[in-house]
Amino acid sequence: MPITTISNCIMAYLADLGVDRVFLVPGGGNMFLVDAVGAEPRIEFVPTHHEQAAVIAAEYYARKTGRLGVAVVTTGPGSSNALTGIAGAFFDSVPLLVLAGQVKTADYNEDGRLRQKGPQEIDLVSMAKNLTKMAKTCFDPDTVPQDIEAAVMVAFSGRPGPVMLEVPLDVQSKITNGDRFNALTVSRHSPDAENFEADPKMQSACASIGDRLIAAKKPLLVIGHGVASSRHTDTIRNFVRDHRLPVSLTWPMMDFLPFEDELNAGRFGVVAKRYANIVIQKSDYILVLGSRLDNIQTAFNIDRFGKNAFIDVVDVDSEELAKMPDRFACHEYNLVSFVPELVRALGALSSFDSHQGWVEEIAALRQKFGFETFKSTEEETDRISIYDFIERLSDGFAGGETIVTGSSGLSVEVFYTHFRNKPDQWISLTTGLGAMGYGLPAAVGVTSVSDQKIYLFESDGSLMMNLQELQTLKTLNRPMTIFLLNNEGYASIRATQENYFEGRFVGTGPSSGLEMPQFEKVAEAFGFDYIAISDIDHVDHQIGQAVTHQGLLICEVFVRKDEKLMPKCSVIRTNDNQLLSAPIEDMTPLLSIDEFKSIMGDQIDPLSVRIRS
Ligand SMILES: Cc1ncc(C[n+]2csc(CCOP(=O)(O)OP(=O)(O)O)c2C)c(N)n1
Ligand SMILES: [Mg+2]
Repeated sequence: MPITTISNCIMAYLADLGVDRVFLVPGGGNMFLVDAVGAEPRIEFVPTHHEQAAVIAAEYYARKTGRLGVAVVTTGPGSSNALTGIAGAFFDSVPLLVLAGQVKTADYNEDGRLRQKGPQEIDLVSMAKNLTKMAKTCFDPDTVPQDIEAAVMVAFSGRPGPVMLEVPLDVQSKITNGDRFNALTVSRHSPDAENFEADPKMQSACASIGDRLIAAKKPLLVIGHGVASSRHTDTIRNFVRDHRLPVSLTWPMMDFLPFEDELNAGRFGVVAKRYANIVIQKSDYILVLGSRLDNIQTAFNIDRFGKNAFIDVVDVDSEELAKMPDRFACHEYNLVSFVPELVRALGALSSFDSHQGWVEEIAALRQKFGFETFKSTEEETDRISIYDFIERLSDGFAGGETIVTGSSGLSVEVFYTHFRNKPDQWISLTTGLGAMGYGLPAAVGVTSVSDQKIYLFESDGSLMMNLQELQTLKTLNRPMTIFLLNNEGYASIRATQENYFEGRFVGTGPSSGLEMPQFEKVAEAFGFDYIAISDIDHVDHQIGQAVTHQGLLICEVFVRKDEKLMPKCSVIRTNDNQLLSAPIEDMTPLLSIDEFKSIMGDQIDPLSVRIRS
């Protein structure tokens, strides 16, 4: 029977919480933590080939399961490598625990005057403190139980997010009888265990929101990732169906309703289908749940967002609410308790309108603008349009698939704008950080806990940033297909260099020093099967092959190199040389003024006239 260390107790505590996978890279500085992961029978360990990938995989484990994501990294380079993953989880509010090794207490660079004292020492706490909800070095072995308990609680409470504990080697290895850990209560820290009691203030907020919803002719719910964080996605879905309330979705909530559902008013923002933004501006009442309405969502003009609507915003973060304009009614509540109360309050109301006219108006706009295509007219016979590919891919899925995507680049943006999701698909990305390199580690995290085949949609430049994780996927060896979009490098940045720097390309493609490898050979080296798609006549058949394939497959899609991201809200230079952001409802390519007026009415934004002059 091995002796029990503090590290063993930490892992047992995490297993009690339901954590059954831990993602790690071993080193000298975390050796007792790593040994303890291996010794805990309820936890499977997943070694990645980079700490950034371990943390991202842990984030996706948390997204898929609703449990705490856990990554174990070593001191020094292991810790600095972890930072990108920590930042991604912070901006997207995902509960995550990063356990980092640290030099032993006697070697610790206590007053910080030396650059470094212990071997490979680095001060992760200082680096991570603005990217975590809690970051602490556990110097005192006696308080580790409280530290870990507090860290887990903080990760889940309020607006969830990452926490980080550094554990010095001598603390990791300290022998203990475990009594202090045994005294911890596990149930309090499960995500469902928040206090559901609705106070009178919340009850009255729900009642007035209910009144406004009833009075509205064109109501709309904006559903953000906070709804998923609160684990009330199903409740809200039933709620909007019961009351026939149309919803507008942020990218992380794309899978909330199928694209063609009559209540789905689309995904709005700077890059969006036209109808989604028009619906926002036609609505007379908007209830925003768990979305921070950042500039990308409001097209850099929150003052004009939902310009014809009364807007209620419910968010757990007071700082996010403080940035909202005065005309919004802001309610600082955790959706964990607010949603059940809202459902209860509205359930009591019988006089709900069916909003038939509004639902039909949205359906007509979706029909008119939901299927617009923006393929380039240039002929590249050996490559297909990304717009065609995404349309065919949407049709090629039956529904029910698990899909993860990269986080950055033109291909991913076109996917989130134009993919027509089907019922019961699970689709996920990390949005706030927008980092390249997320796709493969995200797939590691999801595939490690999924019984189902999974799909990854990723672009060539981004795949290269964590290419080594192909091997982790091969080692896990679960069925998956990677749709790899090859447009010869950084298409999105090439577009920027073309638009703003007269086509002076620097580091964005083969003509400017950035080359991609032959992915067919990469596939072979990592033990993946391979299909190349480049001909529109074969694309449906090949997508069919990719969908029915049962092993590990890279499906490389050769897409046109310089297609543009459309439609979007443009920044327009006027005749008098001013830079203006177009109104959210008036996307480029611009409609003729007459058509635009026929949709929006004569009271159009004066800017819409100016940008056409
Ligand atoms: C880690 C990181 N470095 C740099 C960037 C800046 N950046 C944004 S998109 C992009 C190019 C992405 O290329 P690719 O993944 O191939 O997508 P594409 O635009 O070609 O579809 C770059 C370099 C970033 N988002 N993340
Ligand atoms: Mg590319």
